[in-house]
Parts: sequence; C-alpha cells; structure tokens
Amino acid sequence: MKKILFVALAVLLANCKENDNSFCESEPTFGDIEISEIGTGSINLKGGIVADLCSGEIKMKGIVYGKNTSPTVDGSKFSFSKTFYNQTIEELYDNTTYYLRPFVTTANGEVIYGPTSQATTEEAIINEPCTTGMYNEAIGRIVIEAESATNLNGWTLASTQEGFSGDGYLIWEGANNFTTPNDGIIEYKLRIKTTGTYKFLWNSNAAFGNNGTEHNDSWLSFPDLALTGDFYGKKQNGEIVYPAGVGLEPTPEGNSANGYLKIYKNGPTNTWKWQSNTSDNQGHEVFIDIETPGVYTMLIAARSMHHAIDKFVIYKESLDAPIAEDYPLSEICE
Ligand SMILES: [Ca+2]
Repeated sequence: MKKILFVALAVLLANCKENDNSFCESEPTFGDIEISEIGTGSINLKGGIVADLCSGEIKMKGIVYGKNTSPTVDGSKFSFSKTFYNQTIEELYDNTTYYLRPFVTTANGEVIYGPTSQATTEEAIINEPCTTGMYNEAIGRIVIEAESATNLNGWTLASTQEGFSGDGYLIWEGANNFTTPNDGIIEYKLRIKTTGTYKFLWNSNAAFGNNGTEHNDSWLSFPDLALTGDFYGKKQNGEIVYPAGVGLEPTPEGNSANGYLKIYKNGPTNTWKWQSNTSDNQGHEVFIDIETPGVYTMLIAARSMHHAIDKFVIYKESLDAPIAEDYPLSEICE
C-alpha cells in the first residue's frame, strides 16, 4: 500500500514539473494515512498530500485528529509543507480510538478534508491497583502540589511566602543534611501509563536571608529508576550524570548519595522559581525514563534549612511544561 501511494504521488509530482503549469490539479490528492507505530500515548503516521502544487494557493495542509469521528481544523492537528510527512502525535490517552483526517486549507479559507482513518492506542496495563494517595499521569504529564503528600514527615506546611499555589508549600525547618539524605523523606507514588522520557521541574524558594546560593536545595530520588540509570541529570550538550551510590558514572559535581540527586535553584532568595538543576555549577536538568507502565516511587528528602517547595511537574520532554497555575492537577486515587 505504501509503495502504491508513494508511486502515485510521485507520478503527480513528476507530471507537474515536466508540464509546467499545464497539469495543475484544482483538487488535492490525499494519500492514505499509514499508521506505522502505536504506543500507549502516541501514534506515528506517514503519508502524503499533493495539493495544487503549481498555483501555490494552498495556505496549509496537514492532519487533524481527535476522539470525535469527524475531527476538524478547530481541534488538534499538525501541518507540514513538504509532500510527505512522518509524524508522531502525542498527548493521547491509552486504549482510546482516535480519528484522523488529512486536510488542505485554501487561500480563501476553504477547508477540504480527505477520507477518515482511525487508530486505537495501546492499553497501558498496570498490575498494581490504584490505592489511596497515588497520583495518575495523564497525556504525558504529572502535576502535584508538594503539600498534598499524605505524610509530610517533619516538613512544615507554610503560606507566608506569597506566590505559591494550592494550600501552601513545604518548608524544611530542621537541621541541614548536606551529605546524607536520611531525614524528612516524603514519598509520592506515581502511576505512569505513558512511556517515554520525562523532565522533572519544581517551583521552589530559598526562603531565608539574602544569599541565593544557600537554602536553595533539597534531595530527590526515584529509587525504582536510579539503579537502572533511568533517573539522571542531563546538560543541554547531552552530558549525563547519575546519582551517586548506585554504581553508575559519572556522578554529579558536589554532593550526591544513596541514589539521590541534589536539586537546586539559582537566583535571589525569597522568590519562587521553576527550576530544578543538579551537579554544582553545571546546571544539568533532571529526567526519568519510563520504559514500562507502572507505579513508580518518588522521594524528596531534606537537605538545606529554609528550602521551600510549592509544586512539581513531571512531563514528557517533548511537551511544554504544565506549570500554568490553572493547569489541572493529577488525579489522586481515593
Ligand atoms: Ca503548593
């Protein structure tokens, strides 16, 4: 099928070139949508559209998709300028049928749709039941108010530093634990259906004094993922560091132990900032790789006195960070 489609479109293209403007079609030619790969939260598709190549009166061409049987350009879509496309669409729910239609928008605003195709995403099977307090990932995102943990384990729930969201924020008012993450450990259980690479980001505050390089960090670990190298810091140039204590190298500059990374923010004190860096003076960002749908444990441990944590998000690195205040929080199992 793929071969036939490509040959048919290639013939159209060739005719157009050879005959100058004499072969221009007024109607677009929509090739079949070939579904080449289906995941729990993504679909990869390939195909082509030849649309009035000679006159150049096409404003946009692409694929619309959605759960509705007749998706339109008002909904989700992607566009492309070349004849052929090879695109992975994301932000999909698992075990859900999506309908896909090619479209062309003309210069005068008319939208012409091609035939509809459909594809059903894979079901994400998680054997562990959804028990009280677990957070559910959806369409590649996890959004959690730090203070929603069931056991704050020595952290204080506070609300004096303005600019937080939810019911307040957590602040560590116990002793510093600069080298060993063994105090103030808070657990979050995450049910993750969508596989892939996720970025971690928290909104935190060095809520004391006027030296922004103090009171600006806490410990973070994903113990299920640390041992296999699936919890790590990555610099923009691709350099990776692994938490110390799990037998992987290289480890970060500065402190790290027992599978924990030290997560810090830069900038002035008494100011909230969405930033999670690791490795001193290196600025690696923090990632986890999820290869199998399942329940994963995340741990925060206290490091610096007066470090405050308001909220955190974990999201597919290909997506925008869901840090807007009105972005829905992850559903919590009851
Ligand atoms: Ca909060």
